[in-house]
Amino acid sequence: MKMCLRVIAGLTSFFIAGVVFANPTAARAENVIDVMAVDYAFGAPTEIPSGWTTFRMKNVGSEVHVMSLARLPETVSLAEIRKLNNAYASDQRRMHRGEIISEKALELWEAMEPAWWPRIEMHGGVGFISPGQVGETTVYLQPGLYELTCHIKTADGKSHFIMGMRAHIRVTPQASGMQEPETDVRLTVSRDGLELQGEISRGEQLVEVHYADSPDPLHDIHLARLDENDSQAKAVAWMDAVQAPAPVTMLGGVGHLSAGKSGYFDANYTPGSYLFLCQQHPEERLLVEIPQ
Ligand SMILES: [Cu+2]
Repeated sequence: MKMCLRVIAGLTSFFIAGVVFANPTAARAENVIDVMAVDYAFGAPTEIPSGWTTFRMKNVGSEVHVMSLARLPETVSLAEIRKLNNAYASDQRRMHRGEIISEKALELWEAMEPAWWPRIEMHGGVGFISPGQVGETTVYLQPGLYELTCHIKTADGKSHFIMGMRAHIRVTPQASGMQEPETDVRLTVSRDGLELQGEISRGEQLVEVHYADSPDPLHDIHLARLDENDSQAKAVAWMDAVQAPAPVTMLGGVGHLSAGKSGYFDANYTPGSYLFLCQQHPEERLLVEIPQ
């Protein structure tokens, strides 16, 4: 535990030193926020400007990670959300140790669930990323307090969230000045499934992910690279529990955004088969082949 804390502290000071910088090589990446995913913590800045923002998350851990992004209601303080997260995580860990049954853990959560809980707004974030991969996702951020969480599970079924994978970022009124990215490729996500407009070609490609509606449970989009003939079925099956290890290589994506909003994500498409997947709606998937 001591070592874990030291890792987090080290990452935090590193990121405070180099929070926001312009990337001169990519015209659209004017406001890049580096995030590091380790087993099991995020290294992220604590304060960033508002407006269009590219999160570039490198997975330096040994398991798949995700950076779900949510905007908390304005009345919620950092101390309040941290206290709530810690209490919930503590009860969940007690449940995994067999000290309380799952019904008791649920009862404890219901007793502390705040009235504002349903008003948390999902705000995109980086999709599932395999170890060694870097995910780049661009979303528009209004000022406020945001929460980063990972809900992937360890091989023994504990969510990364309860293991410590949660962080908070204050988005300030200061504007990032970044323009909305431009791309010819748009993936529309709705109850009717996934619809791709434009063509994904070989090499680095920016895809706009447009959320047309917000069903319950919410959609999200993750990109898998398929390495075997049967891995489409494996990838879909893995979405059910998202428990380590993943059978395919995950390359990022865009978490849910309110209906009518878009986020963007970059990936490098080498020849092969790629599958766009929605975690909660496994029937919503789209296979893309990149020829040699
Ligand atoms: Cu994780």
